[in-house]
Amino acid sequence: MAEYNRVSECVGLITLRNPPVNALSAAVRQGIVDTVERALSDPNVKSVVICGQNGIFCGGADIKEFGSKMTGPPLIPMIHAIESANKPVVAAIEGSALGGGLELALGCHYRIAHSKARLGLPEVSLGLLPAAGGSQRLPRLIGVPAALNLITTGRHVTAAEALQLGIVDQVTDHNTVDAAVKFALSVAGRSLDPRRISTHPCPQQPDLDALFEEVMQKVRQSARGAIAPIACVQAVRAAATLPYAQGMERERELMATLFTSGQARALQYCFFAERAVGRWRMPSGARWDTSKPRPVHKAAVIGLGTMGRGITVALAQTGLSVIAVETQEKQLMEAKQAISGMLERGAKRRGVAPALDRVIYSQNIQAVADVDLVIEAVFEDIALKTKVFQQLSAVCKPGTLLCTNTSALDVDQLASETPNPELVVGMHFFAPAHVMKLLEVVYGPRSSPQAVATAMQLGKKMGKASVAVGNCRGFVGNRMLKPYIEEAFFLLEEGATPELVDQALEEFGFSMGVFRMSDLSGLDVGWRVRKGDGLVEPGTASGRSARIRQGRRYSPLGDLLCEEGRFGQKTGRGWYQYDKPGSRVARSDPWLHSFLGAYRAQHGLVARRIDHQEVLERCLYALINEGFHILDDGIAAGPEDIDVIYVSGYGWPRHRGGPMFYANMVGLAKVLERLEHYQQLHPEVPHLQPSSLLRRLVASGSPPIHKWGEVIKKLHSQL
Ligand code: 3H9
Repeated sequence: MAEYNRVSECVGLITLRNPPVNALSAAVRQGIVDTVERALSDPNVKSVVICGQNGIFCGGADIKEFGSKMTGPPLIPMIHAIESANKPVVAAIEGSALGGGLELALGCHYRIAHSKARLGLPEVSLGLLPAAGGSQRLPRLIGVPAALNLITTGRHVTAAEALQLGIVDQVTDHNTVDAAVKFALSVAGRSLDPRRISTHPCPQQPDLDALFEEVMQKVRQSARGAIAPIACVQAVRAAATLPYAQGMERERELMATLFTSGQARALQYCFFAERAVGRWRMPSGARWDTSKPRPVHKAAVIGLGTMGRGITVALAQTGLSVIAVETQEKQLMEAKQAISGMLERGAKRRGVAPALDRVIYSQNIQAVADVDLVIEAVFEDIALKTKVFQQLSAVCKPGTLLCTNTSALDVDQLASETPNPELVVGMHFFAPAHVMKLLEVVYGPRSSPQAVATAMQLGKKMGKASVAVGNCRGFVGNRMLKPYIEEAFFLLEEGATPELVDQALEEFGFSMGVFRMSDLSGLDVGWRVRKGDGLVEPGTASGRSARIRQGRRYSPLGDLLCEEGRFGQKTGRGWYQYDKPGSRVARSDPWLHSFLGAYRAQHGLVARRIDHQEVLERCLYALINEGFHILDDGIAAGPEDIDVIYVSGYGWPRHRGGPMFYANMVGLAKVLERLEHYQQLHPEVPHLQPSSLLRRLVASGSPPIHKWGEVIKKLHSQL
């Protein structure tokens, strides 16, 4: 809805009312049409101000309406009527003006923003383009290069930047609506012709073709198969080269293709999934809205290796005081230097003062006595972690939350070593912890809802996509990664190369294929875990039996590379070769290819031709299958949780929505059929055995993803 009032005698004030973000739903659009008409036809009204209720101008088109038939007045003629008005219309921008919200403001003759407001055209991140004239008006207002940057990245700008770019006319620290009303009074009666952006020519730009070519190349490279960024460039090109009416026609055509695309569906699903995971729930029935977090003002990090340093920076940047503990003096000094550098660089990027004095360094664990929360980030060794937890239990004040950053160890086991297991949760960060968006908050059967709520809230404050998951080996992300990596190894045995597997996965949209990723994170990490599991057998045993361990197919390829000292980038050799240790440019390695040939010969394996389709099906369906097991086990509360984990932390292409959304798009029956097919060919591979949940979902007619929860609940209640 939109509410109408007359203020200061001759200003018509239109207030958008659609909490929480005043999205342009059918009712709001109708309200704007009606109230604008009313203001324009009232002879006492000399000018008009449009604002939004509750400190937010407008979050854009109502994304929830996208799936259903369009009703109500369309946006484009509505904005056009505002721009054509013969009385000045001023947008009073507080909070956010995003997407259709900014397009509405661009249709107004003037824009006044509060200094804390954010503006942007983020449609690209929803698989769309600004199709209510935004792609045509913005370049006319601020020039092609700046418009291209905003529209192709979707980034939000501050009011100060918006003023500098020329998007807004004035910025105020005071009441925005009052400032806009005052401004509207001051411009009443002035000619509006120069204020109608659609009538402006696009500012001249030398070497237009070269600019578009360069931007298109950059966008194609970073888009990894996403179509919206490319359509955004094409739309801005239309603005720069065509008259406005023809540019609008091009904008409409491009939007028509995007609007119904699977990518737009996937990206909009991600938008809602990221918000849904904040409404966490535990199998015990505890939930986000009934569990109150404890306040956290002071935190501690124990162990200042790579993870501990990143976590310290993330906490300090959130505004917390942090006690950073490392027992060895030399390591402590090195960590202090590294953390200070990270804080300084981060502050420079964000244009703020570095939070150096928020971190206190200590060699003594006693220093954490009065903190509200501790994150332990020592070496992945259960005996060491147990010792640290016992020390923390003795030192910390009552009620301090004890968190472990383990990526593999049993959170319940650690909890059981403390007198207060309800205060223990896992906080699984991803390296580098101050950069990576994902945080898995791992609860055990004894973790209190308050402990989970506190860790989730802290994650949110740190700007992380925080997902609450149950405790199991590998939690959600790494548990699903295991079959994915194993399938990649098996494909090498059967005739593929690291290049072929990586290319298939990168063309699918992963930021890095499995082998390039393994080289980056270090082959020795998995080797250590497999050794711990008793899977590694040094030596040169050959034949099929050498590749069956603990009753299932096993590929020792990774172990053999480690025995050669090939740990990946850090040693300059891994699945690829590098110019020098630490270098990042992977090059094909003839040694590896002959090693694979010799390995196959030794084991009596005959290389066959493997295509991209098989790589994708075997790696991705194995991973998805594990996702169904995880849902069935109740480790993840819903498919959204898994998808947010994969999109935010594992390089899964966002425009494919996450593994479970992808399975839904491909069709559950197809995923099941392909798993059954590969299972028949590889009966000794248990992770290709379709999960019973997948079978039951297919048997119940493959319901859409938002209905899986109901099916799982029903199935579990029948058990
Ligand atoms: C568009 O405009 C297309 C046009 O160019 C042309 C068309 C022809 N619609 O994020 P929050 C919900 S495309 C519906 O937690 P914050 C959100 O789901 C649109 N619902 O709050 C959540 O619901 P719930 C382009 C929306 O304060 C609640 O509002 N616009 C919309 O952290 C609170 O959201 C965008 O892409 C919407 N447009 O952040 C902007 N927006 O409580 C998308 C939000 O049930 N929105 N909701 O989970 C945002 O970026 C942030 O929501 C915003 C507020 C910055 C506005």
